Amino acid sequence: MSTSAFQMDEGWLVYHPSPSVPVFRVPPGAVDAHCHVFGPGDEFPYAPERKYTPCDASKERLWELRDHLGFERNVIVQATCHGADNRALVDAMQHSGGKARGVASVRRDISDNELDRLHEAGVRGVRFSFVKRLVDVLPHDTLQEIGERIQRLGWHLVIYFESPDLPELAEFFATLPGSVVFDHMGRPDVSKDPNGPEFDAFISLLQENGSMWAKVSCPDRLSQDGPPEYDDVVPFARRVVETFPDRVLWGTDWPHPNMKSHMPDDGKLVDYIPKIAPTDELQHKLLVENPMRLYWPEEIS
Ligand code: 0GY
Repeated sequence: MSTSAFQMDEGWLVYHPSPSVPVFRVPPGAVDAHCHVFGPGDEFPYAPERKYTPCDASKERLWELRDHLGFERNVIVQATCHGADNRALVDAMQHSGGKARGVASVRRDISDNELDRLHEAGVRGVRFSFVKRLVDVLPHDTLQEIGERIQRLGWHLVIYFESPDLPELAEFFATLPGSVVFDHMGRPDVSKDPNGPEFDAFISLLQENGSMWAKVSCPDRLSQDGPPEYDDVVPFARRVVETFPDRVLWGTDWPHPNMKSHMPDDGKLVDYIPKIAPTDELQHKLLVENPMRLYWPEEIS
């Protein structure tokens, strides 16, 4: 899996070579709304400031996975290993036949012309990470400023943070313009009570801010019980889906960067969906209506 230009980190877990066929059939038009492409490194070099060097994970493999799992579209999210160099993301979207849109990372000095170019390529959001192991500087000022600038394009912000940091960030998040999507439900500690004060704080944030959304993705990252059921994560994700059925997204997170405990079987991740979205209606909102509203609004009749 290494390339001539980059050697993936020692101990790096490569994505599952042959995921199972899911038992759960996703509805027609389903969107995998959180996944990544990495490199290939000799074509799209990893960023010098990266905190990890992943295995290559090409667009072709992503399309194979999409078809295998029964999805029709992807939202590709820029990961920190590519920094603010969105070339791999743009390339993937441009070779997707209109079936992929993206979330980019940008620096504060990006020009309006460059934002327009990214829009043309299919970008519909900008991602900022507050996860300290992934970034050198927390992005408050840039986030606020870019948040204002992207409103003219109808884009949204995507924010990755971890639950212990929510008390100090919540007030700031509430000042952000437009729609804001939080990755992986703000990474709750699932050994705690899903109805306890810590997760209540995340629920309240969304209750008080009607344009905030959550991705109910990544049980594999949050679970202490582990695969394939990830049952300890279910009450958290289900609470979010049932409380905010119109503001939730789901994605595989392929190729699962920085997973250390195990590499999930993507088919089993799909089989987890009906546990957190138990009705046809909730599944359709989570997998089709909601992502279409954020990423392909012009295709909604
Ligand atoms: C994820 C997870 C991670 C990494 C990144 O941008 C990134 O590098 O997203 C992580 O290490 O938790 O897929 O969101």
